[in-house]
Amino acid sequence: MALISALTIAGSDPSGGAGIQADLKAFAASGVYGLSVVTALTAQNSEGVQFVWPCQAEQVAQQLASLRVDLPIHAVKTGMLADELSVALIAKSIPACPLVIDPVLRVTQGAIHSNSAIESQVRQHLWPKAALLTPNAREAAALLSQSVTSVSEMLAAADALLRCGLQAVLLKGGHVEPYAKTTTDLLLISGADPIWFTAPRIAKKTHGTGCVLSALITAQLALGLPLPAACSKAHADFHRFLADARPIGVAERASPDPFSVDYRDA
Ligand code: PXL
Repeated sequence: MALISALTIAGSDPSGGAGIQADLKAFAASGVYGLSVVTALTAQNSEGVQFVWPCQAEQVAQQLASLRVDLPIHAVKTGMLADELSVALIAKSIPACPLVIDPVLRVTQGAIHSNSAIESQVRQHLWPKAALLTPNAREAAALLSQSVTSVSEMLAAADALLRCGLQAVLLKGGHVEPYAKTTTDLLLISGADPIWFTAPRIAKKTHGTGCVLSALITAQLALGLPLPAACSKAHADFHRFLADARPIGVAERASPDPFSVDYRDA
């Protein structure tokens, strides 16, 4: 029997809290074998992203081609896509399995690496293939050029994203109503009633939350769960990991790392 595997197509975070490194940990913690195609190198630490070097389109395409001839892939996620020409090549080469798009428009701390040319390629080539888009409220607001600052605006924004042709949107409400005691995420699937996920708000300086949540969902889809169950399981795991997350580095940023509780102290 072949392993269940999930593929992340994303940027490298040498500090391990976001990007490829975080995705691989989330896959492993979910019991799924992790594959990775690197789209960009970054230089970053707890204080921010200092540099982004996009990989060339042919480097991205060849990494994917080498995997495709070798292994079954049961779900795919995309994170940071930093090169315009690589997007159509990715769309052409990914397998016919669930695709989760984390629309990384701007990393929490630092360098902007996306631009409108990349974004329009993603909309044109990847959105039609997506099982799920996972914007936070700021990303949804940027994608739609509309305000997303309340729970009712979240529903309107998710609906507007479905009208762009997406099958499903998980709109994360972590930045919405920041003084509420709980955070609310909204899963809106075309033709279905909205599903709301709430969790106690955890006041920590974080890093890589979007990467980890979308990777956890991708792993559950690879395991064969339907989208609502995959999001529900991933949401519960994510909030457990976030509660356990340990601050690291000079800026003391915490990533919802599944293995936080296993790390030893010096
Ligand atoms: O969380 C967004 C993100 C995605 N990809 C990479 C990142 C970050 C945030 O730092 O470094 C590589």
